[in-house]
Amino acid sequence: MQKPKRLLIVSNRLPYQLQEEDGNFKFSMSSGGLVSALKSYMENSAGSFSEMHWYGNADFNEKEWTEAKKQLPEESAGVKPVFIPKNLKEKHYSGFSNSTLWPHFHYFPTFTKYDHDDYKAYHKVNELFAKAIAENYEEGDVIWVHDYQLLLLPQMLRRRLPDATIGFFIHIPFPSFEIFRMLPREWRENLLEGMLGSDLVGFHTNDYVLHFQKSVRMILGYESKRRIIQTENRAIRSDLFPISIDFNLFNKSFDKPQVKKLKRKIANINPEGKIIFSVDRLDYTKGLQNRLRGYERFLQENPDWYGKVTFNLVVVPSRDVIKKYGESKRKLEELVGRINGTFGQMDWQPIVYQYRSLDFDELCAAYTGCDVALITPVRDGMNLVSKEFVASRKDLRGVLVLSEMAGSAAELGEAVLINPTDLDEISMGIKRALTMPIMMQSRNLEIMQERIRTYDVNMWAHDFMTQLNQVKTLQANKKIREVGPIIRKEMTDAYEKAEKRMLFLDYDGTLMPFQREPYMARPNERVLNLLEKLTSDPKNIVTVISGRDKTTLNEWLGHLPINLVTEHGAARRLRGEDWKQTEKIFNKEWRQEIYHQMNLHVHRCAKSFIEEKTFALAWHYRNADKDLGFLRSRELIDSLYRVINNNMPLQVIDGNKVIEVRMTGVDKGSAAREIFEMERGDFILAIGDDRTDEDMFKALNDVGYTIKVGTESSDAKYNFANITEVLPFFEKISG
Ligand code: GDG
Repeated sequence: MQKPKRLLIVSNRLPYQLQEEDGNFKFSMSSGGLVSALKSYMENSAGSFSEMHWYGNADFNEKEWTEAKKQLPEESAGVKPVFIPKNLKEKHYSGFSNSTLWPHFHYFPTFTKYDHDDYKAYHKVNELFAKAIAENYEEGDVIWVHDYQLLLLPQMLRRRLPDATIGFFIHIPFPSFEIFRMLPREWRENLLEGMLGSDLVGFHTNDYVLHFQKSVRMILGYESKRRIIQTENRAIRSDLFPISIDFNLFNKSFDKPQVKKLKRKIANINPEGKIIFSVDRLDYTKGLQNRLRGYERFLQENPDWYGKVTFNLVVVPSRDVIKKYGESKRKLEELVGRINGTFGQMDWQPIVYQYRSLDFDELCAAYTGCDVALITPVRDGMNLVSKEFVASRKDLRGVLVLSEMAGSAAELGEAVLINPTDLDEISMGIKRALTMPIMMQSRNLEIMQERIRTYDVNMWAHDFMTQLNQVKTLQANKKIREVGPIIRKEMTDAYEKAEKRMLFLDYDGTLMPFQREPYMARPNERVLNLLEKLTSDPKNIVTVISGRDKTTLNEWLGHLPINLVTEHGAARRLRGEDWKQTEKIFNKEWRQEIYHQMNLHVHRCAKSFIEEKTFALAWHYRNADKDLGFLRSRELIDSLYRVINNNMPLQVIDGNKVIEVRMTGVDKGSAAREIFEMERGDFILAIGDDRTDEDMFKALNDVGYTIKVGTESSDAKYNFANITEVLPFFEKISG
């Protein structure tokens, strides 16, 4: 029987605290969303995991830990503190994590601190985590890493544990490429590579997934097909998993006696009037200043509301050692003072301000005791407060005013959505919310509640784990399998026994190595001899299947009794027949537009050039400066995606140092399968090195052997390490 797996959760902070009284230790666990999600996931996962271990920075020291472990061996079993020296801890946490990544990823690049010492410390701390985890890792463990403080960790783990199952989830936005690229080259490359060490990378929204995929494509050159990113040797999935909350916990809190009691107290703030509520950590991303200015605008424009509305503003202390946070507090308090001073009356204060954190019951009382929740971050990965407010309104009363910049806006479309930088919109949003008919409040809340109830935090964790599992299966299918002695023998035996053999051979990079210019790869004597030998056996049908144009291939190989398929299937000549072309037409206007884009890149990238084919255009950058060629190729792909619209049946192929645009539906897969169907041989072998050969592998995998030349992962069943293995293999097999 298989041993049950262990789930290893990794986050910057451990969710455990250690209290000591008279030498006796007690553990307590914080009640954050992630903690309750994972706890209930463990309970509901029907024994898929035997244990949960949690790695993170600890609030306690090593001495206390040693003592606590002795006293509480069972409770401490899953607690895995990672002890970080103080100087590193500060540079990692307050430095690179919260003064570089946090502002940068939240679109505050002017706040971004560029400090190489901070980066080094960040790197070191990630290494310390990797070391701690790898030391305790057991085969079969599933590792789930969380958030921006540990972006490098997945790759560091991958190096130590090549086969481990590693998931990564980022709780903050992933910025657009234009913002991300502003980071120094070393950082941006390492951060992306770091994340790609995992098997599954999760984000809150589809936009973040697309931003990440674009940065990966532009900076590292790895393409994504649907949700799969293909690196040199692994397939990684990136997808959205909008984090949610424990719906029932918040919904049930409505009936808790303590919550009801506190709610009555809150109502006393303004017994006759309405209450607006907000709670956030003190953070410049949360849009507190604009929120207050928007409220100020509302008061300026709506004197009839004086005395009839009060803003219950709770701000939770956070990261106060960082300068920017200290500044925010000062500015915020000035604003509160100004508004209360300007509009306040003897018996009415427009804002009741508290700078502290609330306990859970107080929080729920505040959610259920308000008329409007005003949540206006200028950027927020998701924003759980908005979901918690919606979930706690079991009475179906209340209105959510929500910034369209919060990740949660994608799911909470029935809220009053506002642009958090537009004071008029905030002001109008407040008015709309305060005057919204009850029927409409209920209708909106009902729809939003249903959504959160269905995709709650348990579902979120479950969804992530299921996909993590699936991606491992996908990788196993794509895993490289070298043609070793056993397979070699199996193929040779099958070849010998067969009555009708069909060989599909790619040309460049398979039969002949790449040359500086395409015309230089004329077949040498050895290749010609091999093809002659293969075709002299009447049992063999040889097809050379290439992306090259028909004229060249005809000139080089036309004299042989073989099938020639050129331009990935757009034209073909079967043995003893004439050339035939596809009826699909590469429209002249499209061709001009594509040519224009490619030509721009020829100017921008010395030594690159365009190859014109009947059914395709190809931009080659093999001879260009390596870095520049690569960068320009990413830019070209990007601009091609922009000009090619849905009405143009064209596809962009990112080949081996070549970007090609050709007709969709014309590919080596369709061509090879068609030829196979005509003859239906009993020994089929297809071989190729390029991404375009993947279509051929997929089309023939069910009927024969497929071999990828190179060690990149592929849909082919087997791999040759490199081109030098190709000719000897065929020379041997053909006797
Ligand atoms: C990050 C991302 C993403 C707040 N004050 C009190 C209190 N809270 C609880 C809330 C909520 C949580 O803290 C705050 O979550 P948010 O999502 O609103 O914001 P961040 O802290 O910035 O979280 C964010 C999140 O990660 C999850 O992925 O949504 O975008 O920035 O649960 O209830 N809880 C109590 N007292 C308080 O005073 N008890």
